[in-house]
Amino acid sequence: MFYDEKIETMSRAELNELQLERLKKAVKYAYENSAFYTKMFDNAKIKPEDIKSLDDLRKIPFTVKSDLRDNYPFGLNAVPMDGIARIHASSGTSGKPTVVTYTKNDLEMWSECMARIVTMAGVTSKDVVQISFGYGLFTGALGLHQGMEKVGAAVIPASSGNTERQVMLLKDLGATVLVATPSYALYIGEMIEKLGLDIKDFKLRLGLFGSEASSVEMHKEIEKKLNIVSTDNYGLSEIIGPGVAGECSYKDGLHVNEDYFLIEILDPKTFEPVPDGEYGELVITALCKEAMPILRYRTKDITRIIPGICKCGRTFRRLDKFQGRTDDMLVIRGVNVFPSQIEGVLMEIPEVGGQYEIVVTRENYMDKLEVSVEVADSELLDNYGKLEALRSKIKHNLKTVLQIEAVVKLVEPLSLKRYEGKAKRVTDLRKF
Ligand code: DLL
Repeated sequence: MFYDEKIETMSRAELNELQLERLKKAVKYAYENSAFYTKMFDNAKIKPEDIKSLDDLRKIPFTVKSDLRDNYPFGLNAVPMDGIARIHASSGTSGKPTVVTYTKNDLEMWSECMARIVTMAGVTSKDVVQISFGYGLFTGALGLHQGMEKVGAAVIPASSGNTERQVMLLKDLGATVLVATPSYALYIGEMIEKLGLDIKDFKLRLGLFGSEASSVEMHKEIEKKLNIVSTDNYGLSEIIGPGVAGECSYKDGLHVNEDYFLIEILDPKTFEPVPDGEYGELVITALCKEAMPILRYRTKDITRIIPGICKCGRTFRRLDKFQGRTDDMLVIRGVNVFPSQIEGVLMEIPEVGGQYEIVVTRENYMDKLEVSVEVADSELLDNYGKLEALRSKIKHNLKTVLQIEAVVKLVEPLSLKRYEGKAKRVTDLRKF
């Protein structure tokens, strides 16, 4: 099922032509209307006319998150406030939020991107969709909301939190689709079990989950708990919000809305492009934004392009599941460790529950990696032999994947902290 078959299946040649036409316009527009980009281009001694091919994109310097922070709140804007229709923000780990703006046309383009994403995941006008993202400055809830409305689905704007009530709404209002972060979806699944309800009495059939990294194994766990098909979708506030990429029903990568977003995958050290199939940092140029143009934005997200064409018929290229962000990669005893690798190991083991925490400390100049994970069934905690066997299995599998030793702690089901939005699973207590 397509939302716009003509666009989503266009040939590479046609698409490249459209992208180049839009890129030239976007660069000229940013240079002429955004004080930030005028200065950037002048400093780099480039003119919009220098961009004659898609490869010329590489002449443009990167935009990074600190550019938004340094020009807080509206320094990248290209239209005066009377043309702005919406303002969102994403909370950073410290200090001021990152503020992003939209014109009416931007909101329309965003809704269209979202409508494509929800349609490719399998949503139709017959669906009843519960949105369990926090409504507010976060782009997730309103973004998905707009897309769902555009395809004619019935939307329940439940927002996040009060998980028992979420479960009641899901059941009583007969939601067929759930939208949340993957970690919150899992928590909702646990709550259904805790309340002694049977998932078979729910009408849920599909989940659209995003806003944080999630492994294939985690999606399998969600599918089991909620008895649904669990899909992944990706985006970021600086570019538009959700709506940049999403999985179709083949679930073999996330199709990028390439007519609106030009993607590059670069080696994060050399900034040279890597060949298709190899991992690197995703850099995105928005081709049609008005309020806040953004060129060559370094997302810090690590992924790769999946070579080849998808069985669904879409020609838009696919990003593989995200490995994490360059800034959440841990270096432990000199070895690079992504939390997603740890998640992958844990979720493959059936006796382990869906929640875990990673703590890194330093003792006597030695880094220590500690992984706490819930067991799936509390009875296991009463059987020392089985518990030890499970602990050594996890230790062994972690060592095989990470090449370093970890201290593994097995804890009671439902004892670790739950998150209603993006989960925070890593605490690094080392002082550098
Ligand atoms: O999280 C937008 C969004 C909302 C996407 C709802 C999907 C669904 P921010 O709060 O600005 O925007 O956070 C963006 O979240 O750079 C990634 O690191 C991470 N992220 C988002 N989606 C995924 C995903 C929204 N599917 C940052 N897989 C991004 C992995 C994701 N990471």
